Amino acid sequence: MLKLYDANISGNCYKIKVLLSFLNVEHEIINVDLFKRQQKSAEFIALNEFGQVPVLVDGNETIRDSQAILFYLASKYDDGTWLPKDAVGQAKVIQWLSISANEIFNSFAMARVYYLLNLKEIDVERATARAYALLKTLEQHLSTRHWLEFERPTIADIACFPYISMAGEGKISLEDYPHVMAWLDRFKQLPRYVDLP
Ligand SMILES: N[C@@H](CCC(=O)N[C@@H](CS)C(=O)NCC(=O)O)C(=O)O
Repeated sequence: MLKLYDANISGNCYKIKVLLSFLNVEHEIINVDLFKRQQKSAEFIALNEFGQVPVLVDGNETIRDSQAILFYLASKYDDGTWLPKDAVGQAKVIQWLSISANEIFNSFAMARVYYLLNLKEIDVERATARAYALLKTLEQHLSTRHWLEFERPTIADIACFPYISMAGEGKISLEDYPHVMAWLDRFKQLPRYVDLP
């Protein structure tokens, strides 16, 4: 059975739990206590040398990084619904996975972690400014479509959904971005959607 090394607080882990639910793939969740720094234990470093969750173990394969895991699961356990099979289609989805790993992580996720964990080393003003700049672009993008690509939900939407939907925890308001809010609501209506932990 698939094993997901997970932390409840993590939006990156949440991406994987959402896709596993959409795909209805049986899996075991192994909780990694980030506050006890279990992610830096020798046992965990053997799974991921970067000492971070999520990590997925599928038989003899160990995959780290939420974007890579989304790609892996959709490639292996899906029929092309969540990730197109052609090169152009895949590239168009992966460009959003990159936005999730960089622009979204360094804005929404950083602001969230600043307020939740009181991490003073984070430049929250910069993270907040980046989040609003991104919202402006996303609002424009979503004003003419329902989903990030292809007029259907893909792992692009799964990758970008978690930290934007938790914007409030980083004191970022979505009030002036109705198309972004409508996209979040649409995502929550998908069959087998699981809520944030
Ligand atoms: N690029 C990685 C980032 C993973 C990451 O930042 N994980 C965080 C939780 S969201 C973590 O494990 N933090 C604990 C640490 O770095 O010690 C991904 O997308 O999975």
